[in-house]
Amino acid sequence: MPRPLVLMPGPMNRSVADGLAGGFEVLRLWEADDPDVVLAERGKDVVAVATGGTPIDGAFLDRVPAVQIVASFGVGYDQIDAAAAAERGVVVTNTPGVLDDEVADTALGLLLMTARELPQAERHLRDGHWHERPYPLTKATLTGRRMGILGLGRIGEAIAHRATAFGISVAYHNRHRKDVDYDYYPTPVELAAASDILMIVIPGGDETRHLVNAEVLQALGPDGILVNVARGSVVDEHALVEALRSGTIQSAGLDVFEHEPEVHPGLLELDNAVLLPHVGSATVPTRDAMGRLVVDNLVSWFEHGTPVTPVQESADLVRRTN
Ligand code: 8YV
Repeated sequence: MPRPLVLMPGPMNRSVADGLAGGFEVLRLWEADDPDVVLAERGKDVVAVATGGTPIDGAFLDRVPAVQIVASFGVGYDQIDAAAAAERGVVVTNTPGVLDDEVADTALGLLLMTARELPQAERHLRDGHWHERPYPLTKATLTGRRMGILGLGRIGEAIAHRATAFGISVAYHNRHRKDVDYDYYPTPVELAAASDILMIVIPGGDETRHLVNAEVLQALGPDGILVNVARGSVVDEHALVEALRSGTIQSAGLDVFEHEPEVHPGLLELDNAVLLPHVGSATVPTRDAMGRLVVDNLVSWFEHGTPVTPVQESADLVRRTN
């Protein structure tokens, strides 16, 4: 029996290729001289797509008409049109759960770096300035702070747990109130007004685009620290640069940007911004676990007809096929 043909549009963590070896044939599209020719020739045989950051829309899916499943690497899947996939009967899976602690650790690390200016202090030492003067006292402290979490999902809860251990109080905004002890605010503006740390963990996509705008930043206030470990699209970056420049908020710690890997030049110039190159989940063990979950979804689909972690848009489809 021929092995199921998996299309890989771009390079992925090695654990994916390792896990697929043997049971699947993998078509590495990015290695092709002319991907269009390869798709025209072999697109009809593709039954699965394994993907990281490559955008997948309806037009892409139409070029692989026999595809049954798109297995995405990462918990956020805003680069995939999951509704267009569902219309075509294609299941989409992501990799939730296995990266919660890693991303939460990054969020707290970024918060500490931002509040206590740790990267700036390290630069002071490396540049030899310690001999001349001590690093200036930081205006900010984490002590007594109130964190507002925008998007209290699994990662948000892991962050809340850590923040609580730091003695930071926690509140949140989601579309719907959850059965948790943290205070709930019905809008991002109200959450920001009640907080002096705004922690963004909400999914990206059209529904959340620029949810954090000038008004929210104004509400966060001059002692406010913004941390974003979710998607750059959630924040209006022009408004953020303005708010950081004018002192509307105190500082920002960002792991994600609107046009990665491009970073707004205004952010690069600012001393009160700590900038990381999207490393939230970027450890060998966690990325391996994410890769294994991509493989588990494909294996489970082709062996049992059930994906392990389908996204919400695929839920009806999964119910129908079982
Ligand atoms: C990865 C992420 O950077 O899971 C996500 O949504 O943003 C990160 O864990 C991304 O998946 C890498 O492709």
